[in-house]
Amino acid sequence: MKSISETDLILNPDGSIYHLNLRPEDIANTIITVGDPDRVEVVSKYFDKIEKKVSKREFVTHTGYIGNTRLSVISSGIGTDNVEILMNELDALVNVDLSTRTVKQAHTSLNIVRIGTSGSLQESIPVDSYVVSKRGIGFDALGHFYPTTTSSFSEAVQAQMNLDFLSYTSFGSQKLYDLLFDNKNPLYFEGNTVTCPGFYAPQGRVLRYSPKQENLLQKFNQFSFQGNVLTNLEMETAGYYLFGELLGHEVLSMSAIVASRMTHQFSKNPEKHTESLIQQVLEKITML
Ligand code: R1P
Ligand code: URA
Repeated sequence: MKSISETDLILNPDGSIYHLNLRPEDIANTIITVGDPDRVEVVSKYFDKIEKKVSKREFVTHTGYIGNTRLSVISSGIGTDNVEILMNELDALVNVDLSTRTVKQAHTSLNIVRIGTSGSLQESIPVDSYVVSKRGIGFDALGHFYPTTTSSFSEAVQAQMNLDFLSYTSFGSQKLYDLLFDNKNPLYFEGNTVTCPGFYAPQGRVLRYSPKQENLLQKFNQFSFQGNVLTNLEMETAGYYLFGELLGHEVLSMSAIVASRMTHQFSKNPEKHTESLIQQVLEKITML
């Protein structure tokens, strides 16, 4: 079997993987990811026991237990460029034999739940609600480098929004959606989530310049295709879903809505709102 070269799969002298600084035994098969490294502790403080803490750059990992369930929480930092590193290295930790540098015969599928923050694109999705993403629509460049299938959804986005580039569309895990979407809570919304390669102009924010894409927020807000509207903006989901599909992992992105871009409201307590989503996920994730 073909061995992966030392520069394609870089290991640190202690055998850990290059950026995450983790060895295979350091991670659980169920992983919560967050953008903000400080949010790792907000998740792991609910663990009954923490067995490992590792950090390097923006990638902070805590692994431990809630009851008998082993869990890891890892921060990615901001953006799909970080998600690309995180997902490739997590996959290598479980699906590549690091001693022989060969792909393992048996495939391990991880359960990965992103808990992040986001801005809503529809007045009907208020501040302090939650969006669980069915689809990620990637406005970033990752789709140009990995196999993605042409999507009628992305083609409709390009045509209706008059864009000079094609986004990529990827889907979340139905298994995790069924477990974690709370049908009884009216503050839960199903999402078609736009993943942006920036926080300002790519999300329709205007500071000291005239953006190249005019009226971007209105275009996001007014888009409709086969009964689907665009629900929210953030910076990681489509990347996670691309790698979930490509590498065979169950991935779900859940967002605490901290900004309503249509009504211009910002949450009075975004940390509390995000922690409430963390609590709701942790209550159910042990059922996996
Ligand atoms: C921007 O403020 C960041 O917040 C959102 C975006 O995706 C981006 O990473 O997620 P996190 O709160 O998880 O970082
Ligand atoms: N995160 C984003 O990326 N956008 C927002 O508006 C809020 C949080």
